[in-house]
Amino acid sequence: SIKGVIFDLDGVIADTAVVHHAAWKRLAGEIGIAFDDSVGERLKGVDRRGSLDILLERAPRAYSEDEKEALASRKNDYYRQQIESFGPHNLLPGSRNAIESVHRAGLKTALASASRNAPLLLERLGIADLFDYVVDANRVSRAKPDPEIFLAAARGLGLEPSECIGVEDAAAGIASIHAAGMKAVGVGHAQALAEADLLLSNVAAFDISLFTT
Ligand code: G16
Ligand code: MG
Repeated sequence: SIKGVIFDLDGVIADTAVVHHAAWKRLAGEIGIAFDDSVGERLKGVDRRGSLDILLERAPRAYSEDEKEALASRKNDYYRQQIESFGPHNLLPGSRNAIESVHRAGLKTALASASRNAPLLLERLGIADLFDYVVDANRVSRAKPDPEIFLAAARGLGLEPSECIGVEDAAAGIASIHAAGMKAVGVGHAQALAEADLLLSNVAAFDISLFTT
């Protein structure tokens, strides 16, 4: 039976997917690379360096490691400028209640975010104490869609992967959850989340009783 729920952060709990998107789009514009929503969708849930590599697929020239380093940190500066002013009002509607409803049902919760900014965001949003376990993105070596981060979250909760479900807004995240051997709830637009076992338009629609009864 299901004993734990592992939530993604950006785009599921925090209204930051649009902020990541805008920061990458700004960087792409500055270096003359075409950026549209289909590229934006591919970047979702992918770690910073992996996202940059996807962006540079369309680059007219090669970039050195030092240049890539500088581009990635420039994007992070743009992102940080925006989340500087973040507070509890930047939680996606219904997200706090969704997490609390899991606890009320007697199940555990964990956070699996690929973002190195996750600890800062959790503080800003006022939800740092809401999870039984938070995976430290700095200790995960393989990015989504690799299962490592969801497996680490299950282990941190003391549960088997088959006892957990994952909640994600990105195709890379759904793939990561499935590779970990868990059922996946997709939050967002159907086309990007075709592989999800259950699709919800937003996290407010999350209902743990669907998995416990
Ligand atoms: C998030 C976002 C991604 C972002 C990644 C790394 O993952 O979805 O768009 O590229 O974190 O973020 P940072 O550059 O802050 O380390 P998640 O897993 O929370 O959706
Ligand atoms: Mg996400």
